Amino acid sequence: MTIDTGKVYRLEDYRPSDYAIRATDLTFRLDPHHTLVTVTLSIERREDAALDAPLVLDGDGLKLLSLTLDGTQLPAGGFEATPDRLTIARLPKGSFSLVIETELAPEANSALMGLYLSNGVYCTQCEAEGFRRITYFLDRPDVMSVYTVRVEAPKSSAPILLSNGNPVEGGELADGWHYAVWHDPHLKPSYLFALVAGDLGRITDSFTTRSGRTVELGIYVEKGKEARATYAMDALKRSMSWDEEVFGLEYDLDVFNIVAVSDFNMGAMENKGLNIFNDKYVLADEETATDADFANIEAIIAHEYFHNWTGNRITCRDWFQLCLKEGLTVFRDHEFSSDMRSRAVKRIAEVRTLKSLQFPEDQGPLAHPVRPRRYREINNFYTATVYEKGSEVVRMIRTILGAETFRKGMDLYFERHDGDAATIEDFLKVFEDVSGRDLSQFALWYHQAGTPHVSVSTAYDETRGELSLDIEQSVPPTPLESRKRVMHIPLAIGLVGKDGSDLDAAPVDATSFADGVIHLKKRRQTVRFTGLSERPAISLNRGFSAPITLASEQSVEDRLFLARHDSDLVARWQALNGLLSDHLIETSKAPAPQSNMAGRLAEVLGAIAADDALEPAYRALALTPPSEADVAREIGSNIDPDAIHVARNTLVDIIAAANREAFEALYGDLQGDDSFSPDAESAGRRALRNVLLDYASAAQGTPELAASQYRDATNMTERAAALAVLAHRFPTETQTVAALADFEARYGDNPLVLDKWFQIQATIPGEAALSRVEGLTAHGAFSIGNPNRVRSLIGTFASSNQTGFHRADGAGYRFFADRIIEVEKRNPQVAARLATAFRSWRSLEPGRQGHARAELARIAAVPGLSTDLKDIVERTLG
Ligand code: B3K
Ligand code: ZN
Repeated sequence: MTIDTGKVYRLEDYRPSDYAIRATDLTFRLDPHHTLVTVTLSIERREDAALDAPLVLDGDGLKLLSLTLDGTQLPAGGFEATPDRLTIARLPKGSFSLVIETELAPEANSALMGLYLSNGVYCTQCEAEGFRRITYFLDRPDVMSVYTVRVEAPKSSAPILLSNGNPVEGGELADGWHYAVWHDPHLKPSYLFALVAGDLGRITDSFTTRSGRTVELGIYVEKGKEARATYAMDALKRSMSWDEEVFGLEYDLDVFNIVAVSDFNMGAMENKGLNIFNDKYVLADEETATDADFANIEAIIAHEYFHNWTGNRITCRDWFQLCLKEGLTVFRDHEFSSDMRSRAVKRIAEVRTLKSLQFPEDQGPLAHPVRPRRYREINNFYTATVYEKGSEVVRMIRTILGAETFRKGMDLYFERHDGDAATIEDFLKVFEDVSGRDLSQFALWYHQAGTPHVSVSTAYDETRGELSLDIEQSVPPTPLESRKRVMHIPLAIGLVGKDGSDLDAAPVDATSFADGVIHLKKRRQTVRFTGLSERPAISLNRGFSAPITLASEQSVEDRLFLARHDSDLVARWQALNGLLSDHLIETSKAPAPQSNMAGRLAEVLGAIAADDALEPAYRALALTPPSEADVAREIGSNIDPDAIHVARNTLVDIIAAANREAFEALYGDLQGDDSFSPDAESAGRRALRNVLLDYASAAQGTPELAASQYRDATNMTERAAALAVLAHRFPTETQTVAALADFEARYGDNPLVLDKWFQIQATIPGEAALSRVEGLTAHGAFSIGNPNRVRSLIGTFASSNQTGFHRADGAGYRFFADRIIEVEKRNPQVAARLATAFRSWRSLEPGRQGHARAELARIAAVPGLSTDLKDIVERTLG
């Protein structure tokens, strides 16, 4: 664990390394306690480096055994080695070779960075700075090298030996050992290095690229789980075809392997030719995975595969450029999922994720630009801002340039930068070059933190048929950035007539309007439309064209109308969601159980549920009111989570009662047969049915319906949803207790499924929430060392149990802080990620603020805190 030194890295301090490492030849002799790593580096001084520049290699907790320069072992005085650095001052003039031997103990590596053991399988995680935990290296993305890797291990415990690139050699060794050699011809940075060795099961397939090259595909999983990898394999092949069709990008090695491991700090990792995955995002079948799991697997398999071009072939110059690969690759996986599924439904899901994860980040103490300018711990910048807002920025470039020019820009990006370690400036430049446009104002999206706010007021001149929109933009201050510049915001709009269709209207001044998009480039702007035959309802930010918050003066009538009739389904959902949210905000401040508005909302939801013209998946989304956390975020200050909880329950009860018969009937109609398909349409029907189950159960006030769905379920989507309704609505009823026990017994040997059991219980609201979660930490299947377990129980409690975590007495915070401190001792990265759940503490009412602050301060005061956790808690405290 790296103990915090307070060092800050700054973008403006970037300079190229003095040395290049042309080739990296590694040999691993694997052992749980004494793994021997021998690396031979072919090093060259870069042309403009000083002749006497020392070679300073990064390390992290390393044990050096020996060091040889051009064939001669260096004496003790010839270098300086600490666990974290290797410095050699006197070096030959030209190129030279350095052989470094280090010794590792993978078994003791609980941080899950570098080389570690997961369930007896050797595996690696090197992004961002894990390679330095394996050997001394210039561990930075702009040092790219050709790797050859020899792996040696006992054949009995590790029959499978994998690394990046293509397999070139293998064979037997003495004492029952064997070896394999892998060679990756593509230049790559050290963060993309990977090694896996163990006794794994596998499924294989192959893919023929459009130029006719055959690629052998392998997915490696725990033995006995092979059948659960077939969906991932299918998703992989679809991803490979899609990238060829949509971006013209082909795969470039003879093999592509994916390995699923059960101990993993995040979702997955795009190592060249050898992706390593959290098994949660590989393993699925109808019995054990929900439709959401299938969709996540499809998206993440695609994401990691797409990195082969956006990330690997073109990598980042430095870690400040992280969004260059992440935002762009998220954009690509979003497009892929949109093509595989329903575009509108996918877009709404993206908007919900953005609002629930990125907006609070951008509006709180952890706000940072999509391309940050400083960091203390880079692992803390794999954020919703870099990923999700980063994707939105790419999406806006396409909106501004149009799909065709955007594609030309992407083509130029691959042509111009293949093999490079590139920057955001390089990326923007290709779009400027293909379009002839100046994107310097637009570039602020990368440089300026904070969610821009746009307010719109309107006036309609009936006699002239003219509509004018007065639009104002502002960006709120964020940490270290009090003054903000005016941004280029592409705001898609539509003018909706009484029959629901878009009205024809001409902009009075065409310079700031094109193809349905207003280009806001000034602090205040007025846009006029003329030639209107009637006063339109105004549909704003269609398709969520810009990641902004929006306030517009609009009558409730217009909003209700748009919620039913906007031809843009994303804007239609936004109109409805906004009405639900505003109502919840109001009633959480002043309860109004007899509210007229609630009745009207119930009516709209009833109409949407019955509207066969809408796909079931869309209806399911529309029928789901904003979460308690969504409402809290919209309120923004002096938040009382208990009041929000009551308001939301009240509204759900009103909607449920008003539509009871219709919802029950539709629930019955949607019952599927026993056959299962994970496709989007079938999943959509299940999603709608599950939402209706919740309403029907609320209206009936009894657990019968959910208990029978639980009992009769033929797939995990139905079963888990029924269990959630039982647990959340009827936590103490016998049917619930029985169903929870049944689930536990049924899936006791499947940790990923038990994670759902932990999650469902972690989100049960009410007085007993905290003691329930505390109790579950003692459950035999819970492990504080496994990131998936920790996230399912502890992480879910903090992020999704608003009344439990935010208990008024602060006990939820105290429990959570204790767990963070406990996790940090083994795994600083996971602990730091957990701690971000405190990010909105200043928005709470004063009592809870005080408790949260005290717990953050208590964590900050723990002696010898890791850089990861210290950085998060100190920034959160502000
Ligand atoms: N690039 C990895 C994330 C690495 C996180 C390091 N803390 C997975 C991905 O974004 O595809
Ligand atoms: Zn990624």
